[in-house]
Amino acid sequence: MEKDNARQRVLSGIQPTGTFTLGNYLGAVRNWPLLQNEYDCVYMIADQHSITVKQEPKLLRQRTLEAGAMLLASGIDPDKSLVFIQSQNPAHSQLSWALSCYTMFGELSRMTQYKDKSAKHADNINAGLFTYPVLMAADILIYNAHKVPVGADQKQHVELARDIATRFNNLYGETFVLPENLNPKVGAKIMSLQEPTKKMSKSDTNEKATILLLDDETKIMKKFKSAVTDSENCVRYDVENKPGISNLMGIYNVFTGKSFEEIEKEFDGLGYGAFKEAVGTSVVEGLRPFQTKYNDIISDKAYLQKVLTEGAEKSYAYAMRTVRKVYKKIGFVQFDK
Ligand code: ATP
Ligand code: LTN
Repeated sequence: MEKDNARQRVLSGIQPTGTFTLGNYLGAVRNWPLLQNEYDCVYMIADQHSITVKQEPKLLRQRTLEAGAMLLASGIDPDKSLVFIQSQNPAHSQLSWALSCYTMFGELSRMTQYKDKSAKHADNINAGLFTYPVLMAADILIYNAHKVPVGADQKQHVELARDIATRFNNLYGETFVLPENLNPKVGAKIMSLQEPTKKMSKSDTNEKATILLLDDETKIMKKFKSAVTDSENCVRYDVENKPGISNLMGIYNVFTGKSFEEIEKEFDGLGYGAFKEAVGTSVVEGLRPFQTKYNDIISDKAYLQKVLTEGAEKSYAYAMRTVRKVYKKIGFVQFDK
């Protein structure tokens, strides 16, 4: 990563809680490689975030490596961007504690992801689930990231990071860059195929609700075939009254580049069966290069380990500069070496 400010910086992260869904891909990951030529990019596997929900250790380890392979398969180039595992860079947690003292209880109480996840995991409403946005703010602010490419569900957390940065800067003078989120126009919120008013989520236990990036052709076609729609039998974009069809149109739009108007025309009078089949086929074809690349990378563990180790070392070196700067401003004693 460049030390000067010649280029703006991008940071994003994804939790290793399962195979990435089409939602993760269209809302976030697919856009990450597209930014590498314009920005200094840092992409992180957020394993520390993922333990806010119960994880099985062996599975978490496996999924973390798979997440690394999926990021590389999506086109992230380790010669251009840093890719690493969050727990292998302890600087983030160091900054997080400091930032938590500049974050208000009321602010965290308003976060919708906290409310959703605590309702879903009522038996495990732990402190980490509540303070999670502070660690996320540390992830972002520690690199002085200008842009944070995430899906719509994470927008509120990026705004909080900005508020924390503003508060800190007002108290101690210019320290952090104020980050902005970068949402794709289409795909920022892909909905569940079974409950199209809920977002598609990796940890959904209903298999039919999500398209996973490693699903084979048969599975993908079957899942689209059983996607919940409506009884109108007319392909028309209307999120409020036709959330299922509108969701499928969003997906088809991204994979084919066809506008909603063009899609409506293409399927005029053809009914939902033909439309679902076309959406499925566009996804199967669109994901093929990703799947081929993933299989190559996951079978080369040594390469994966090398990339992730280098990513952790380089990102740590940069991140510690911010930690030292912040600690100094706060008033923590630092002895010269
Ligand atoms: P989990 O189910 O474990 O909470 P998740 O599927 O919500 O996971 P995250 O790891 O929390 O995924 O998110 C990774 C990235 O994918 C984030 O930038 C997030 O905004 C984006 N994302 C997640 N779900 C969707 C979705 N349905 N549509 C668009 N973007 C999404
Ligand atoms: N909280 C995010 C994952 C995440 C992230 C980040 C995204 C962790 N740290 C920093 C952007 C920037 C999530 O649950 N999707």
